[in-house]
Amino acid sequence: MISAGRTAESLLQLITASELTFAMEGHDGLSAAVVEHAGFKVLWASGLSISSSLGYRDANEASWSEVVNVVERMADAVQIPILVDGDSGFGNFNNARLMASKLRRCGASGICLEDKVFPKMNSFVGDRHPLAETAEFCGRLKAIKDRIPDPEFVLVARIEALIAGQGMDEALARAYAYAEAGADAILIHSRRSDAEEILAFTRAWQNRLPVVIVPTKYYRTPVSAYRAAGISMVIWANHNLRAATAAMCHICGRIVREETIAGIESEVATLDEVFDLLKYQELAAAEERYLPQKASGVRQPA
Ligand code: SPV
Ligand code: MG
Repeated sequence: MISAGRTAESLLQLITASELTFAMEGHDGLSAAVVEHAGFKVLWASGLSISSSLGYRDANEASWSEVVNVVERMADAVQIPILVDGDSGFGNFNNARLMASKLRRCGASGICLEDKVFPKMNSFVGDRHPLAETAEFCGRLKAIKDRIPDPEFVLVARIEALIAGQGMDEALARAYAYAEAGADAILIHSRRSDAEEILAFTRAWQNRLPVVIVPTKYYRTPVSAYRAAGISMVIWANHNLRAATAAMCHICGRIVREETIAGIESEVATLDEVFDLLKYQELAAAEERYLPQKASGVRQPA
């Protein structure tokens, strides 16, 4: 059996450890390499960011196989474990388990599945966020666990009840049901600008399973509050995509206005930085090893 753990510290170890772990978003091979190079221990393969980089809306416009292809490029680019945003599983239990097993084969260490119906809409867009029936969603979780018996492959169940305005009792009831169905961790999502409902959830949940959060909207809350609450993983979910978008808009604007690239050289990455991230030095060493070497002056037999 292929192990889902890619480095010394597997995703399962990190998510079950007592210390807080930070996962950072990547959306292609290069951004994944940047995440690893910066020192993050976990890569979040964000559905929003992968969709956006492909030019799709985060509304299941990208197919699951397009997402898997991107994850495969990221898995080739880095050694750190990858937690993949599987959205709602692209259908019923059968689609969810198919996607999960493909992800594992291409190098993912875990999948996060959210309790919405297909097609989902990004949690920060509009107010239409219909939830899946709890029992039906539990079937999706169980099907993934049955299809992938590897205990190192992490299944995160994501609760959207607070996003959908269904309240804390519904969120907690779902957390209990998803734990019973075999989830390894719970992602509780909120789009409030403060962390109150997230912290209320953690007080009531008492870490029955590790808790994962995505503080995109409540970004002002200090990380110390999450440590105090015993939260296991914080996902910085879209900040490489947004950093790249801001930088590209800025640079394109300058070049179009100035009609020269003379002034922006110091503001962009050098090509050597790109070559380093993508390990061109490994290719050079491999060429030395595998390509025929230049004539040494020794006469070859005729
Ligand atoms: C993602 O990164 O795609 C997420 C997080 O699912 S969020 O955009 O907050 O829904
Ligand atoms: Mg997503």
